[in-house]
Amino acid sequence: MCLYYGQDVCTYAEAQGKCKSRNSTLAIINTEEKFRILDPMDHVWIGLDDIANEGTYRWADGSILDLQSNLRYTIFQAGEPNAAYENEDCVCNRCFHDFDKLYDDKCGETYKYLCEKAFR
Ligand SMILES: [Ca+2]
Ligand SMILES: [Ca+2]
Ligand SMILES: [Ca+2]
Repeated sequence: MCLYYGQDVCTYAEAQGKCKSRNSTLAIINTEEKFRILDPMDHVWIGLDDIANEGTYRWADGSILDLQSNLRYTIFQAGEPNAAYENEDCVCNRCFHDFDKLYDDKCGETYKYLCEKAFR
């Protein structure tokens, strides 16, 4: 696995495009080990959203995050994702002051981003 930490802030859709242009996707943080890699990075988009179906969170590879899983409670800020606003469909790490984990935010906000390239 190879990671690219993009520092040029952009929307979630733009971040998806920038990762794609690097032959990669936004990072799939689907294990506690990968979440620890992410830990020191703040204001950063990762590859998780519920754009297609509200309340169903899919990773950048199309797999679904089980919201009842221990992983969800490990990687998300307590009480998140909460769809506090209608268009909170994209997930970022430490994008809100006092938050040190993931939460759902508006996809049009502009943050840094983490891309991941899997070697097969
Ligand atoms: Ca939505
Ligand atoms: Ca949502
Ligand atoms: Ca939220």
